[in-house]
Amino acid sequence: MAVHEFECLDGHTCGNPVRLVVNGGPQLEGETQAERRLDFMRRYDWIRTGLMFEPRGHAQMSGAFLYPSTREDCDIAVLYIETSGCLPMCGHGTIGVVTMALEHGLVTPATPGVLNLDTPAGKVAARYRMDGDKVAAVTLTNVPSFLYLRDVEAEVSVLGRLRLDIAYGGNFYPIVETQPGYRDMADFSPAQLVAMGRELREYLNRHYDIVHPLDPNIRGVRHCLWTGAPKNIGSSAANAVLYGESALDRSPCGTGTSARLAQRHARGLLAIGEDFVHESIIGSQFIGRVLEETRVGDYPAIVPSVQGWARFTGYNRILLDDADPYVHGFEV
Ligand code: PYC
Repeated sequence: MAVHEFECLDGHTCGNPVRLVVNGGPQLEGETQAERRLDFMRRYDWIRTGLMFEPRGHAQMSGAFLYPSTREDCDIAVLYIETSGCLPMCGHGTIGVVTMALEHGLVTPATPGVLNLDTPAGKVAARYRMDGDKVAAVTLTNVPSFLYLRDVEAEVSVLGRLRLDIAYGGNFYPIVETQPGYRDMADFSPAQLVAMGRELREYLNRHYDIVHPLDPNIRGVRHCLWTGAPKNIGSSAANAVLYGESALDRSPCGTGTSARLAQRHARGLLAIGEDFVHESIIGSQFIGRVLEETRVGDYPAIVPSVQGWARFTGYNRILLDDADPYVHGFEV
């Protein structure tokens, strides 16, 4: 029996939680951050469930650990955790990590103004703007993103047959847009979006083999992106992203936004350099942009940028006590 202690900085990015573990994280094996992710999933998933699930976390909880970089061109490595698992990349998480790490002096970028991050999905550059001793905004240059499958057929009991695209932006996202049977996410309660998202995710994982062309360990859909008309002035579109058993992202979802930028660019709906302001279910905004075109294996791809902000909310010392029947958390 042991008590494991984790020192955390808690915060949020545009409304979605970020729990940055600054002490107590495990030593990981692996030559790359992608290999470290696999090692964490094999040996330490109990830390993720203990810190993310109830009673220490909740459905939306999301977090990260910092490690020395495995790459020469990065300042620091990041490992992402959330209720759905250990992600290759997390956009809102990265904006929160960068903000809290800089404000607490945990990292010193080699080049002031940009923090280069070694993530399991690849290098992510985070440009930041300071306002006094606070980080006012962070702009990520995310991993190459691409439209993976277009016009995929799927079925959800309350909606009937759907046609959707699946795009990659650090995670794979089915993107559900207006069509017969589905008009707008505003027509559904959060609980309905969650239930439909789970069913759609299960359907897609049963019927399609969804695998990153360059990394077979990035596979399957664990999220689902419902779209709708925005409510706020300046927004281009709204979205609600499902993850885990019952989470709806309170931020506009950084990897989901990157996936949507790639999808829209591939369909000729978004030009290089044009802003796409993505609005979340609570009205917060990320500014997305296609920086340039590239390729990922055989797929035409883009390099996306996503801008948002985060706030530090407090210190949290969390105990995982083996004597507690709920030491590894639970989901309802
Ligand atoms: O911001 O990339 C993101 C994200 C993934 C899951 C929740 N948020």
